[in-house]
Amino acid sequence: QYTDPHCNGKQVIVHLFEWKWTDIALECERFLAKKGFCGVQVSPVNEHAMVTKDYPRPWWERYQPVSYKLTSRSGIEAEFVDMVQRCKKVGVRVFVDAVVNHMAGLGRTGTGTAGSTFNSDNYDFPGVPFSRQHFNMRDRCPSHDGNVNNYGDPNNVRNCHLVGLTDLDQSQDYVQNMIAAFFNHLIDIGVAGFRIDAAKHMWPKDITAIQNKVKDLPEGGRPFFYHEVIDQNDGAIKTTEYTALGYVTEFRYCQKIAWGIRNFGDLNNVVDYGWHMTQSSHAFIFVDNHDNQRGHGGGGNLITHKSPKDYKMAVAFTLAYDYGFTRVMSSYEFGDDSSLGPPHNADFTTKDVLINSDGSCGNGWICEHRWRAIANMAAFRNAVAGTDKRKWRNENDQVSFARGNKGFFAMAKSGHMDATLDTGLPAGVYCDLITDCAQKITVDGSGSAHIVINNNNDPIIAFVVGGPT
Ligand code: ARE
Ligand code: CA
Repeated sequence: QYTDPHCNGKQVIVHLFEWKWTDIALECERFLAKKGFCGVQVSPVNEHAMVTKDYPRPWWERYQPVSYKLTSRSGIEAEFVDMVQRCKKVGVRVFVDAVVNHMAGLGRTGTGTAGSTFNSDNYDFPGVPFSRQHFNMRDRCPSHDGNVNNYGDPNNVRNCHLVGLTDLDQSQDYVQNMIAAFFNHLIDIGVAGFRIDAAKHMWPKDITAIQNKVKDLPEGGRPFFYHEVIDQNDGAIKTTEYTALGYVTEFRYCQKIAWGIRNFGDLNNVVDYGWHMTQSSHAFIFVDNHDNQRGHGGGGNLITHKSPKDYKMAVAFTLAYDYGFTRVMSSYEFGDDSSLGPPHNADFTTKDVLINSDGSCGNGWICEHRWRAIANMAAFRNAVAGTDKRKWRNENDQVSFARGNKGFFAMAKSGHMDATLDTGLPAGVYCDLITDCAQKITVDGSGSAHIVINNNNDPIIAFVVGGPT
């Protein structure tokens, strides 16, 4: 249940973090559809606070909802609707980052991005409307200051205020109805599913109650759900509490892939069920996300776009491997400033995503999802979906494996590899996906192929049955 992303069997979504709706519509049409991406995770779509007090317009203001009206820093409702429809038309689905654990933080007041007034200190959000009675007050929260401060106690984690954010009480029928109405509005527009922000801070049974009030998609079937639960074996809340509700984020994978790329030997147990990693059919995985790439939630020593060669190996390997449902991150430059909002003009409106003649992005947008070692691996994952992993080889800082008899993947830390390997694939001449066919690989009648990698920037080779020739 809730595990079908509704994109015709495609396997990879991309988080276009902080992109405007107008740019995402264009990206679906000019790039994502062609490369075989299943969909886009968009930044929160609903009205949010405009933070100026601690920092001028940080990215994280969008995690402080003011109402469920669809005007945000990424655009107005008409632009959102246009984007969802245009993406859907080319087979790319939209997944909404849904912030429903809380509303804006204490101390914040004024007007949101859609013009609704609010006053967090009074728990007053007339744009929904929510008022004091709809929130978790101190009587339900066991912490001394009202904030989440003990990850060992589920009552503390779920009924207290996460970093001072006014905490909704999702056990109430009225609160469930408001949230479900928001989701149903998005489903009517054509959205295919939801990332549930801070799901760890909501009771699974309350999320279930909300899901029960959410309608089927217009084309039939339940929406796709993936729940943000940071479980690194360090608290009382476990990912397994959420697997009945859809996919659940697997942050241990971020640690594992970082260790594995730094020391290839560790790739032998990149998925470690002994370490309580979530079963593959419910694990939602990524190399980094918008928080941990900048030291927010679950951060620490991960691989990001800031080390491009390692990052390409990490993402390409993740897309080739047979674990979880995959999301690719697409970032903007932020240097050392973990609060910096998206590339913006002087009035803080978000800059357009500029596409250079070589296909890379400008104006401060990184566009990792356009790097060929990442972009071209979506087609690999689509082609090998459902197959097992075979012919695993990990030696001399070189890793290679097959997926069923449908695809073969190899990467070399040094940038160089020259080996004759048993691929298990049918005889034929295959195109290397990474180089868009500049390199070809011949598999002989016994399944053997001479695999050569000679590229220190993209030290990866990947080919599939039925791929380009
Ligand atoms: C901001 C300011 C705060 C201020 C607050 C209220 O930074 O100083 O008190 O506003 O005014 C994002 C940012 C936050 C930001 C918030 C609201 O990251 O900095 O606060 O937006 O604007 C925990 C949660 C997890 C959460 C992470 C960040 O469990 O759900 O913290 N991640 C999601 C999003 C974030 C977002 C929110 C939730 C809130 O992805 O982008 O916050 O909507 C251990 C625990 C984890 C814990 C982690 C960090 O690893 O196991 O559970 O994650 O520590 O505390
Ligand atoms: Ca809560």
